[in-house]
Amino acid sequence: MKDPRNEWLSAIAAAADETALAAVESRLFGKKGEVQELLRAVSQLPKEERPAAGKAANEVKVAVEAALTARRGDLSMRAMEQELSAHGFDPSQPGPQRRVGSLHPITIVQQELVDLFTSMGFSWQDGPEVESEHYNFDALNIPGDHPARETQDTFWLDDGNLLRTHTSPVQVRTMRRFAQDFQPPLKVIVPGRCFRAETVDKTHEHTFYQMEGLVVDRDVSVANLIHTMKTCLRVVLGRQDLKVRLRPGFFPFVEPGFELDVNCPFCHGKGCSVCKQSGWIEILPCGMIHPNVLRQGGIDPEKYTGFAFGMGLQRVVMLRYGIDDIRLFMGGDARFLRQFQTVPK
Ligand code: FA5
Repeated sequence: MKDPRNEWLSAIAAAADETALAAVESRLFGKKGEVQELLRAVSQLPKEERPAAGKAANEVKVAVEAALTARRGDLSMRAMEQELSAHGFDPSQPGPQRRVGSLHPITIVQQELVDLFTSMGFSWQDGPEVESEHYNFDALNIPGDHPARETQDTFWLDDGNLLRTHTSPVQVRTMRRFAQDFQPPLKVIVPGRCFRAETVDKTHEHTFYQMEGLVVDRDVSVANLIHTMKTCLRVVLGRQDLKVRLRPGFFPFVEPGFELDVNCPFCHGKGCSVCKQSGWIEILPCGMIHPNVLRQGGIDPEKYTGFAFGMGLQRVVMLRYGIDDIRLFMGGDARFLRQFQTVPK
């Protein structure tokens, strides 16, 4: 039996385009195709020759089919390249550089804090940025004539509402939501934007971020507050050697109220210009929830106690990354933001 394999493979290789290749394919594999003829010829052979001839013919068929498939792939790739280069596209050139965005450093730290508090059983609550005087001040034990109002320069709106000056109004909003049929513990965090009519400088912005924390249960104590704050700050500032201390701080919605300090990360407590030689850096205010505030939230202060804290997020981010000017966060300078390249979750 003749072996026309080489002639067929040459015909396939010589097909200059997809149409020519289709013609070769039909010549070989069509109804009366030459490959089919070869296979048919095997059945005409004497019986004893058929197995060997059948095997050989089949090998030829497989080789020719493989050559056809490979050639079809080459030709279609070439056709695509020609089509693209006709439109001015050069597939051998590197593609345009894609700009990878980055998360804002406040978002990075906020996400970490949310993950951490969620893992400790806290849930995330939200509240409105346009707030009522009642929730922002009165319900927090700050009546109209109270001097504490003066410390939070407020953007008042024409309708008597205001832009919330802190995330604390969400304390009473949340307690009221859960007060009916209260199932302790109540453990929430409230990250969010706050606004104050302040003169902007290196440490003050008119728009800034806080994260409120609130825990209400039976027998909650200052020890629970300290433990929670230590755990959270150790993780977020990445310092296992972090120590905290409490100083008295006045906020009408907590009693007792504290300013919580951490040992200075720059000099490890020895004293430097950042901590003004004290070895300590003020980080956040906190305290035990005032009984009047629990009552406002519909929770019986005889049965339950709680703690709350109000963390300034920028302050924590500045400490973590060693940033010395709060205005950089909203300054819109991409060179600053690009330093925080992380893969978004
Ligand atoms: C409060 O806002 C209280 N609501 C916090 C609180 C909550 C106390 C629960 C007790 C219990 P203060 O005004 O100190 O407190 O603000 C808290 C933090 O927000 C500050 O430590 C600071 O980090 C940040 N902060 C306040 N004002 C500004 C501002 N203008 N710019 C940037 N950050 C600010």
